[in-house]
Amino acid sequence: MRIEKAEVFVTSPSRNFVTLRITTDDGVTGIGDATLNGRELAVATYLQEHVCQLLLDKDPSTIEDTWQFLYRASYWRRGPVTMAAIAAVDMALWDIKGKVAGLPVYQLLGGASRRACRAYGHASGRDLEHLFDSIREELDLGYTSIRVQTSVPGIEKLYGVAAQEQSTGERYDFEPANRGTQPVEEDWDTRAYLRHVPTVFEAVRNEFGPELPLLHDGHHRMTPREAAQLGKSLEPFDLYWLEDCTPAENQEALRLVRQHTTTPLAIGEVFNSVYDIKDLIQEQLIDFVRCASTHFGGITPLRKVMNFAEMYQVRSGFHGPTDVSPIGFAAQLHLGLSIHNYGLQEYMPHSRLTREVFHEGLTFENGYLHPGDAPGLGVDFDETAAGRFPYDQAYLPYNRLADGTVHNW
Ligand code: GCO
Ligand code: MG
Repeated sequence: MRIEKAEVFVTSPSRNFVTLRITTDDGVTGIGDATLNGRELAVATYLQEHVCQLLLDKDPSTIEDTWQFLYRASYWRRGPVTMAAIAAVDMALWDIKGKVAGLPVYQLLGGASRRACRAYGHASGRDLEHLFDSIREELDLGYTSIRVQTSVPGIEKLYGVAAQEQSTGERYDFEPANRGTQPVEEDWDTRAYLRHVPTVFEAVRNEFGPELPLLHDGHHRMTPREAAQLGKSLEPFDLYWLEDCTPAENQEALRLVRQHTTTPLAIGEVFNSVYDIKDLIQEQLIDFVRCASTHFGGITPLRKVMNFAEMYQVRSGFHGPTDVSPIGFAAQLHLGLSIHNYGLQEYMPHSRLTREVFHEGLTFENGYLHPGDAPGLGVDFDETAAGRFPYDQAYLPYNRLADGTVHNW
């Protein structure tokens, strides 16, 4: 069997997605996700101009070899653009292998290690009343673990909250990436945040009891000392994890945070290589791997990291916002189902329009996800529907402090 065609599609059904489709000379197709939120065309061009032609006439069954070839032969290793492109190829080849074998990808990865994958939902609110309502809505949808984000008095526009309040009505369409040619400016004040967040978690615990697993995303905004302070102040409320408490690229920062708090730590959504996370696992500075198959080079390297993490009792918590397409999401769901050290999966259902383009095979029941048993990844890409939604430029927001200094978003 040989690869006959490799095509790239950019489509924008509520948000932008980059999809790679590989077709074999036997007519089998495999699809992969290459979406890099806010920088989509860089990956699409990388694939179109530099990768697609390299795939032609290759044996689609050689997943590991193709991965190593694309990684090493580019010489300029790593980086989100390169790794998202390699991820798309990797996923498409796993999809083809599954279709050829007549098996879902999780079977090729060793079979299911659990009945289904527990997911967490997202709650937020501008005050406690709205936040409690939002948590109740998530519980009604079946979620059994909840990420809690909250407004902070004095901060006008804030990650995970402001946009949701402006939501067009469709759940989770709020995930940031604003249409237009300039990023939206938001504001930030760490001291106000550090004062307010523990009071919110105390109120949530009082209202919802001790059992409900609660999570929080710090979105890279704190210094190590500030993150340690937050971790300590949240200890009485028994978080399931505190995510991205410091900028992820400064891995040493986690050492200081870890010395001061037992609040579990999750990191990795912006990582794109095994080398970004290896020391954090080996030194046991984190508890959960937040990497996403799409930005991490695909199923192949993410599986290696999770096998390595298993030896250190570090578990998965793969990044699953709506900017990971249904293909990337399915890829990591198959992996999550198969590994022993599964933790929790972030899940925001994709919009109705997105699902017109990507026909998903997954199910979500009583808070648990399953990728389905269709051969391959279990997602169909509808090219005609994709053609109805042309690329529409969008940017992620960014932050400024009160004095105008740019801050991590
Ligand atoms: C999360 C993430 C997202 C990111 C988004 C950026 O934990 O889900 O932090 O909300 O901000 O994926 O594109
Ligand atoms: Mg996050």
